[in-house]
This record gives sequence, C-alpha cells and structure tokens, in this order.
Amino acid sequence: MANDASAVFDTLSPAVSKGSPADPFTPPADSSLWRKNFLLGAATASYQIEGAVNEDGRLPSIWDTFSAIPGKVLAGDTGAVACDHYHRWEADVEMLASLGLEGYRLSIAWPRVMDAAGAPNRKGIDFYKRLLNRLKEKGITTFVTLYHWDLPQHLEDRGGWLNRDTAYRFADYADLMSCELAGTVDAWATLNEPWCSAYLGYGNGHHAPGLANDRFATQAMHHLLLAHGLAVPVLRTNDPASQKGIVANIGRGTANSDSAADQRAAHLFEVQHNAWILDPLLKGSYPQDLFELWPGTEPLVLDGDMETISAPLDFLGINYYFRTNVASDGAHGFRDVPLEGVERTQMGWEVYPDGLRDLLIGFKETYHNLPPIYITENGMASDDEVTDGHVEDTQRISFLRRHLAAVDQAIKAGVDIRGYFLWSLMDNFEWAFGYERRFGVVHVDYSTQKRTIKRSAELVEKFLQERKAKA
Ligand code: IFM
Repeated sequence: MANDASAVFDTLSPAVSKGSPADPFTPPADSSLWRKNFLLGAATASYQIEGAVNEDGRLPSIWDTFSAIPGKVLAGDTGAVACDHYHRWEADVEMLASLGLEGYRLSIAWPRVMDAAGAPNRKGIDFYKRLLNRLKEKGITTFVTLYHWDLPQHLEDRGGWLNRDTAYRFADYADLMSCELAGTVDAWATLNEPWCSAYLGYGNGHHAPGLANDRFATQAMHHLLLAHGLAVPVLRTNDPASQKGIVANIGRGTANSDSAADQRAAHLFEVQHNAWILDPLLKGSYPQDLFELWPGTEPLVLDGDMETISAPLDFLGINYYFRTNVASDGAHGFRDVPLEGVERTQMGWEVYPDGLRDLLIGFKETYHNLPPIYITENGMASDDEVTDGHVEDTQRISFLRRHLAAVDQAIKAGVDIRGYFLWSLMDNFEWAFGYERRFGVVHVDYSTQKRTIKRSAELVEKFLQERKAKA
C-alpha cells in the first residue's frame, strides 16, 4: 500500500521524483517561508495522543463512551492508551525540540482538569503546567486549544452542545484554565473545528456523541460558537498578553460543470462549510442562504448572541485538507461527485493545494476585518511503515511542499498568514478511523510506543536549520 501511494505521487509530481528542486521539501529562495518570523510548528490534540483516560481523576469524555460502542471506530480502537503521551510527554517535548520545530499546538482535555461540579482537578492541571513550562523552557511558541472534541460525558448527559448551558460551562472552564496557565500560553484557541463537532457529532453521528439530526447540528453549532464568544473576554481578562482565536476547518468546493445549477451547488457547499462559521465570527450573522439547504433547521438565537459570537479575534486558525467536487442534487443542495484520476491520500481525500490558496485569498476579499491567520492544521495520512529504521513518506513530503507553496502564494497576494502547523507531530488516534490512518511526521509503533522520525520531519528540520543559519 505504501508503495502504491508513492507510485501515484511519482506519476503526478515528476519534478520531485527527478530530484528537483535541490531537495524535495525546501521552499524556493523567494518563498515567504524563509522569513524567520513565519512560525513553523506541529499540532496534536489531547484525546488523540494522551491515553491515561482513567488516571489522576480524569473523568470520562464523550469519546471514551463513543469508542466503546462496537462499530463506531475502525477495529474497535479507543483513545485509552493512544500515544501514551501523558506518561511520555518529556521525551515527546525533547523530540519536538530536537526537530527544531518552533511552535506546538496542543489541546487540553476538559475532563482531566475539572470535576463534575466544576471544581479544579489539581493533578490534571499540573500535567499541563509541567508540559507548558517545559515547552517555554525550550523556547517553543505554545498554541493551546481548549476544546478539541473531548467533552466531559457528564455534560453530554445533560444535553451536551444541544444544551445552551454547556456554553456557560465552557466559559467557566476557560476561566479556570486561563487563570492557571496564564504566562505559559502564547495563543489560546477556544474551539477546534466547531463544524466537525456539530455536523459529525450531532448531524450525521460519525463522531461522538453519535447523534444524527440536521436540526441538532445547527443548534449545536450555535451553542459552540456562543461558547467561543463567551470565553474570549474571559481569556482577555485573565491572560491579556496572549492572542485569542478559534480554529475552523475549511473546505474547497468546486463545481462539476459550468451549469448554473452546479455553480450554485459549489457556492452552497462553501457556504455550508466555511461561511457558516466565518460569517457569524466576522460579520455577526449567519449566511442567509444557509437555511435554504435545510428549511426549518434555523437554530434558536437569543438577543445579543451574535454580538457575543463576533467578539474581535487576534487570530484565525485555519485547518485545510482537501477539495470536494460537487454537482447540484436536483433540489436545493449539492452532492459529491468524486473526480477520477486525481491524487488522493490514505483517507481518500484529494490532494488539492490550490484550494487552500484560493480560499485564503477569497476570505481576504470577503471579510474586511479578517484577523491574522495561522494554518493550524495541514497534512495527510499515509500507511507509513518503518523499514530498516526509516520511514520514507514520499507523498507527504510532496504534499507539504505544495501546500506551503500555496500558503506562500496567498501571502504574496496580500493575506496576512503568520505560521503553519503540521498535522500532526506524531501518528495518533484518528477518531472514527482509529490507529490505521497515520498523519504524523513521526511514526508511532503502538505495540512498543517507539517513535521513529519520518523523512518528512527530517526535511522540515533541515529547512529550519538552514533558515536559522541565514538569519
Ligand atoms: O485528526 C484530525 C484533527 O483532530 C482535526 N482536524 C482534522 C484531523 C485529520 O482528520
């Protein structure tokens, strides 16, 4: 399988297989990536790497519950052990630092740091204090996400994101963490990918908590955004020196034909994936044509909510992975029309770097108050194997080089992009796909927990060393 992916890639990217440019990753001399203040880092998330789900007072999360249900996660995998990062964090920080990565984006497990009554769980908080202090000692810029999908189960038992009260509990959690961790966090992101929490968790049931109802998805989305808006001023008060933002996943939708119906379908795809989040944050309103797609699914919005949600941001985190080709479904919406003969990853996702560039430039044109952007996730899964102590993740090297070139093009077109985080630092629990899909630039052998630096990470390290030497 690993060879198949490389074969596809070699066919489609002959420049790299012929050994040009000088190495298959290093950006050209005129790339903005050479600017030493362009932050290059890697990202992870608590449930995907920590394990230790029953230790030191951690409470169950919705992902513990969901992954225990047969059939919900490939091969019955769970995050119970994951990369055992809770116990191996010191070695993992050493590894991150040895790669020369300048930034690290991690998330806090809400069920690890608060009990069901909202009181602090000291042991859990101390874990993050130790981790963040060590990262700061190493000179690493820290981006901390408060919510990367591991909702405490006791809150789900009271309705989860369908219950408006969860947004207020989230603000309490943000209050606690920003009081405890102030000074060790360079940038706070309230939520990771609220679209996924709402649509995959409450809309189609592919993610925890596994509910499937269009009306639930829109209401969950509104409460997630409200949670974000309530937390931002709390973070500003408690930790004024840090940046505050949110992380959105964005999707490129292109039309299958020039027909007006297909063009409209592509527009609606992007409204549903992008404007649905960015309009409330940056314009203070939901896009008007959104509910044409699902009549009757408008969320309940109370007076003042949109003002709360559109509180000014210091940065916007953007996660980008692939493009979706769509056609009209013959009614109001769109349907996927997968393209044949295009390069895909282990996830089956199309590799389409231009989509990242085009979306970023489009956002700058649409949102006049667009804050500075960090690409908080970009990367790909491949079924990497260790051979003689090495992992030649050829397709990933090309993927990263081409997406970073797209970022450079967007910067040159005037978009204020300040950094880029590889997804992910290491192979980890890929939600409903368990451990089969490997997104890391470091390979993890789950039977021994041995980490092996992949070729992609070596090349990123080499570039960072060259950039440092030039500075
Ligand atoms: O692994 C996930 C991550 O948790 C959120 N963004 C997308 C990644 C790849 O699916």
